[in-house]
Amino acid sequence: MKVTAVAHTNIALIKYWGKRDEKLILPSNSSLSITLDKFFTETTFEWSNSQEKDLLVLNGEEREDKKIQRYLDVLRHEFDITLRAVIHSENHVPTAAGLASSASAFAALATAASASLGRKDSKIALSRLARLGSGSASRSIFGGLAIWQKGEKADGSDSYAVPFESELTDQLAVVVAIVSDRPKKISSRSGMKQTVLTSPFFAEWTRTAELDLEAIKKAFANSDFTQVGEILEHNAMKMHATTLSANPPFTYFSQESLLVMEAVRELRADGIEAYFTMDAGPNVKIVCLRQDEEKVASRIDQLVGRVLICHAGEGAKVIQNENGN
Ligand code: 2P0
Repeated sequence: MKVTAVAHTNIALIKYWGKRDEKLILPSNSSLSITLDKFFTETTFEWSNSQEKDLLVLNGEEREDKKIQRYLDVLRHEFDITLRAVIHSENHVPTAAGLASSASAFAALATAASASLGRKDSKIALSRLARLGSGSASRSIFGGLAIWQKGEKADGSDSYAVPFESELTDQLAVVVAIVSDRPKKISSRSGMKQTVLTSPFFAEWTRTAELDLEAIKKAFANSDFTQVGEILEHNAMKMHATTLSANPPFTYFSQESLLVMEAVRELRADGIEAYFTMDAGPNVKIVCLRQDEEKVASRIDQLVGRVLICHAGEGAKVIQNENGN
């Protein structure tokens, strides 16, 4: 059955950075994210017995993609099938620029691939399945805030995301400062691997990330935005400290990223509560309250010329299938 699914990207407020198992994509620490409303992937998927090989059409172009090819083999194994996949996918995200296009891509793929077989997988089962494609995709199955629990088991059966409710969720805005939409030089997958292997700070990163997660959960429970902001900004910088301390060292910061961070500090000095976070690319995401989003966006827009205001988005879902449902 031909099925279309949509999934949105997410931005981690407590980062996933480092794997304890590369094959099963099991993280070294748990993470927490907000799914965004503006960036998404729409994927139409069909399992076919008349194709000799898998077909992937991404943004209108036929593509060979090793990560997706490997994932289709994982799905065939999980579903115990030998069918080939026909995939048409549109990415409404600047690809590979640290805006987590793999999160929306694999969350949409997992959702559509399962529905295409008529399976009724639970959200948790879909989260686990999406994780096998890309770690951050486990969180995009859910809307709003989601926590990817790292799990303890070696087989990964307890490593999936769960929703996290907070009264603050609907008050949050994420202003994305797009300083570059070029693909990043070091993929997050190889960047985190290099960090795990060589950064002397890595063990402390994972230890304190778990503490940050507990602290931010409390801050959300108390609807304390100041605490939430301070924790998320510190957590992001600790993640980036592990890349600067890897051997050889590397960074995702660009000059513009540093300028945006400085502008966010100035906003705070002016009494506007805003906090920055960054992922495996130079774009900066600024978390603030909706009431301040225009002020934040206009200040950052003067600097980078391209900003987008996002709010909490929905979880992954099937929007169409052949039965017209
Ligand atoms: C995150 N990132 O928590 C972190 C912060 C980037 C920086 O998850 O190897 O594309 O496919 O599991 O999910 C990006 O990593 O990596 C990511 P894989 P993924 O959002």
